[in-house]
Parts: sequence; structure tokens; C-alpha cells
Amino acid sequence: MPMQDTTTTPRVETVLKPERPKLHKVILVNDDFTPREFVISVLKAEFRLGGEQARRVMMTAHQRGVCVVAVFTKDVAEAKATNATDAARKNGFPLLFTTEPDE
Ligand code: TYC
Repeated sequence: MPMQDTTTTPRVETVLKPERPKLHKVILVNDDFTPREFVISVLKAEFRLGGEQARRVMMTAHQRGVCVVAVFTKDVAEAKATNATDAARKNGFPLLFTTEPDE
């Protein structure tokens, strides 16, 4: 019976866990000129908020200065903030949406 070759080569396997994408907040900023109803219409169109939610977010920004609209991946948050701000500019309003990292 032939001898078995018992030499083994140790193998190390590295398993990489994918990082969760970092999230960014879209923030609605108050101003003294943009009509309340226009703010609500942008929140509904760009962020798909319902009427009640859009009014609450608008009123929170109106009373406190800013309000978090929603949280997205960085690219989506920046694209939505830019679109919403551009929609306001096209209509001659200074309404502003900004983004910042979530925590
Ligand atoms: N303050 C504005 C007004 O009284 C309404 C408004 C609310 C504007 C929220 C911007 O983010 C805003 N017409």
C-alpha cells in the first residue's frame, strides 16, 4: 500500500463585510419670502411627502428655522436637494434645501 502524503498547506480566507452606505439628511431652510403653499408643493413633488406631512415639515422649518425632510444615501440626498432648490429658483423664490451627514 503506498504512503499517503499528509503535507497540508494552511489557507486563510478573508471574508469582507460590505460597509453600509453612509446616510445624509436633506434639510429645509426657512426664509421670509417663499409662500407656504409653494414649499408644500415642492415637498410633495420632490420628496413624495403626503399633504399632512408636507405641511408639518414646512411649519417646523417656518417656526424653528430648519427641518429634516428625509434621509438618503449621499448622492440621492444631494440630487434631491439640488432639484428642489432649482425648482424654487425657476419660480423666483429663495427657498433652500441643504444636506449634511446623518450622525
Ligand atoms: N416663512 C415662509 C413664509 O412665511 C414660509 C416658509 C416655510 C418658507 C418654510 C421656507 O422652509 C420654509 N411665507
